Amino acid sequence: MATIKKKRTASAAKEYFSKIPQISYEGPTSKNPWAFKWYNPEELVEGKTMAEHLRFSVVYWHTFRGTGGDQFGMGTMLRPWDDGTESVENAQKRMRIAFQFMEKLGNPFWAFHDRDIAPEGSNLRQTNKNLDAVVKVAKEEMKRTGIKLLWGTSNLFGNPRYMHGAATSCNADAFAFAAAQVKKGMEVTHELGGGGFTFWGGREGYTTLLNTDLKRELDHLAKFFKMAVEYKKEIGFKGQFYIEPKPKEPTKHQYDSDAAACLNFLRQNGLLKDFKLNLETNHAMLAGHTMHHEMETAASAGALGSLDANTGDPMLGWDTDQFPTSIYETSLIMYTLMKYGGFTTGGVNFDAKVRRESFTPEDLFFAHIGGMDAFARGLKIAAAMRADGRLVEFVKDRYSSWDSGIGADIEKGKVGFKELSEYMLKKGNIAPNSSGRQEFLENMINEYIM
Ligand code: XUL
Ligand code: CO
Repeated sequence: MATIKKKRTASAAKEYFSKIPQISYEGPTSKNPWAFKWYNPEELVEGKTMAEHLRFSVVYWHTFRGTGGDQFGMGTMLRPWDDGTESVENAQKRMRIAFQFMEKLGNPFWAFHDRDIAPEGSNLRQTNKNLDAVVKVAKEEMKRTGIKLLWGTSNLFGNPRYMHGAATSCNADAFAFAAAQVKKGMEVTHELGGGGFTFWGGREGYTTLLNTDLKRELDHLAKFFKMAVEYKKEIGFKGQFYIEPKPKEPTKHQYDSDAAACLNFLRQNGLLKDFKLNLETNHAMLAGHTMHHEMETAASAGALGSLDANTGDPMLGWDTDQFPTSIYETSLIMYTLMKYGGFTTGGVNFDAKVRRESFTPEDLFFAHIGGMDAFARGLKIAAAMRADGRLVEFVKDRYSSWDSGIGADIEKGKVGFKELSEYMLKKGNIAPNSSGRQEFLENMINEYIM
């Protein structure tokens, strides 16, 4: 059950959101900015609660570590609980406040990178110790609130040691450090009962091919993943491994460039059974795809795992990670997700950040409320599309020439070029094509989106 219902004990830290009400469902006519208009966690859709369908998750990196800084200006965010230092004590306090925030919002899951939650020390041993100290607090807070870990991940891109990549670095020591880091990251994710572990190849790619041995780097990447799979078994971690595709940024080209590239890499290296994909809307856009396309590509290979929910700005060419607000987009995402049976271990993970001009803690609430409502509404629209069934019917009918006769013979492998040539020589020409009716179908989708 994904909803948090149990009565919780009080936070061990000062309450920072005491003036903010518990965010709850008030329905579409409500004008209250502190309420959900569509997300009603207990409401049943196709026999499952909205909370179970959507499995909302808050990310630690943007929501609690985002500064609002960009290439042209320093951070803007007001986070009154944060003393701005990189101390372990500050990190522990921040963790408690993060759980106060999530309790108010009512999301059932969260996600983090190792380095978001705890500062690095002067060496790996000290860094691991810092991580343990903050994980201890996270564990207490998860127990106190009932909020679960959707997935953990290791930041293998921020530290200068990873300037050439981590698993694909030209420096073997960088590979070794990354392995040690992922080992520890998996251990703490396991300790926190995480449902998965994500690999986003932040710098696993190149900025110029002139200095790059592409084949060697890809072989190393496969080796790294194989080691992770082995270690996962060794510690008995049952969570799902995910790869998160992204074509570029920070590198010019990332090896995990899109769903198809990831699937090819996994298949080539015998890793497809061990990984699913964590797809992100803004990454799909950067790859020149829709999220819908990425989801269909992953799902048709049985590798649709989890979703990083956000959106980009079509006027800007980079990963702006904005909160999702487009009902059209969320409807198609939910439609595709439901078509393939919904989440198992995955969820709708808000890998999204408030704009640097939206700098107060209240904005964190408005952003998430809007994203959750956009997805809840998308879920209802997708369910309406499915109940109506015209779209499924149309697609089924479009392929009906494959259900019998020559189509069925081709699918069953009963005929080859010789038989097909005989068939066509006898028939003379093909049966007439029917219209693809794109505009008709687009109009139909708009009927549901009201
Ligand atoms: C970067 C990105 C990451 C991953 C986790 O674009 O999406 O935050 O989700 O490393
Ligand atoms: Co992401």
